[in-house]
Amino acid sequence: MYILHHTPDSAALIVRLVLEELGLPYQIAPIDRDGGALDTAAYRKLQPLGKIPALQTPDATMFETAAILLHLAEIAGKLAPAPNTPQRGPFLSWLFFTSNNLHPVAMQYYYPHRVAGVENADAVKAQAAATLQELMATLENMVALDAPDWLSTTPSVLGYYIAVLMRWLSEPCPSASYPSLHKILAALEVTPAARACAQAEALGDAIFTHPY
Ligand SMILES: N[C@@H](CCC(=O)N[C@@H](CS)C(=O)NCC(=O)O)C(=O)O
Repeated sequence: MYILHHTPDSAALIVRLVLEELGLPYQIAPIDRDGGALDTAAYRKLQPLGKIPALQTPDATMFETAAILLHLAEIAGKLAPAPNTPQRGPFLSWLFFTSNNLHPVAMQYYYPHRVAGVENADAVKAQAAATLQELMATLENMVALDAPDWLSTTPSVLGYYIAVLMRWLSEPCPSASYPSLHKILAALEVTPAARACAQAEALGDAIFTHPY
């Protein structure tokens, strides 16, 4: 049994989509974020920075979204290219592109005051939006040119990761502006896994292409 420490519509959703897609048994452990649960010693034992998500697996506790996705794909042998295949290298590069660039800059866009104080929040947010648009265009060009299997209309760990980030970033980066990515989002939001998560978290009918 997996235990996913979770708040709705957070990075825990990315992990939940993959657990659903793989049919792995899991329980949701709700995090009382408003009650300060992220700062408790008990939660910091699971996630040392007090971020969401954390996943207790049958073997260990894990944090960092990309690490969890990679681990789940490896144990299931699905949703990512296998080690020692030609696609593995590019897949890893774009997985880390996502976790090291898109995800942190998305957090700057949502919490701009954390970067340089409330007085500079507008400027930080504008800069984050411009960076996100550049990153998204880079990703769109790669998908349009390379058409990789591991980021396509077929479910994959990276597809779900990008889809959730694009859900959050629909204002600075509307998916309609990125046709190749939009096609992927439209396919992934109708999978049984996405429908189950959408229903569980009350996220709406078109969770990736028309998020809010
Ligand atoms: N690098 C971490 C980032 C996780 C992260 O930023 N999670 C957000 C939710 S999407 C969070 O915990 N936000 C609460 C906060 O920063 O106070 C990962 O990939 O898991």
